[in-house]
Amino acid sequence: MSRAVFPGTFDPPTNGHLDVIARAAVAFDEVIVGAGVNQAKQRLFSDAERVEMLTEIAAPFGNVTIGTFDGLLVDFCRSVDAPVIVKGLRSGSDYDYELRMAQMNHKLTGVDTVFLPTAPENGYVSSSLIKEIARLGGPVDAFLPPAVHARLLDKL
Ligand code: COD
Repeated sequence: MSRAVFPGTFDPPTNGHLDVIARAAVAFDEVIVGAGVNQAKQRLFSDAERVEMLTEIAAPFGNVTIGTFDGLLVDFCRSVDAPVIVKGLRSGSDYDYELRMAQMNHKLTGVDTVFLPTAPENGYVSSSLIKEIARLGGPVDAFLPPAVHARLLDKL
């Protein structure tokens, strides 16, 4: 039984995140999407809201569940007994950032990281850019699952 954690801030989850979830659901028997805390990011959505959005978009996948964590990612992986982390990669700068975390997480507990390259159409999609565009009145429906788009508009 292969089990992997796909961690992120998911504030909010985008089509890029959804694509990684869909592909991880094929590659692993079980996927746990972990909504965590990135100390460098101010969040718009609460834990409960992020879980609700992720639960809704992951509903079509029978082997994907949602969790939250506010400590170390490696501790979350241990708590759900997952030896693998899945991350999405959009660019060389993502790679530089993610590689250091992957190496550190491996050093901490031996957990390994698998990278999935983004689909080209999602390569420029990020939660931060989408929030900025939406706050300034621009259209963001092309980058978000419909349920998430509606919630973002409500929130703003
Ligand atoms: N296409 C493909 N993948 C994408 C896209 C896209 N358009 N957008 C984002 N992704 C990928 C990202 O590369 C990342 O792998 C994942 O989706 C989540 O992205 P975000 O932006 O929602 O989440 P991050 O990067 O802010 O999440 C960071 C964590 C919360 C995972 C990290 O801060 C963490 O591990 N925190 C816990 C504390 C910890 O353990 N710190 C020590 C780390 S060594």
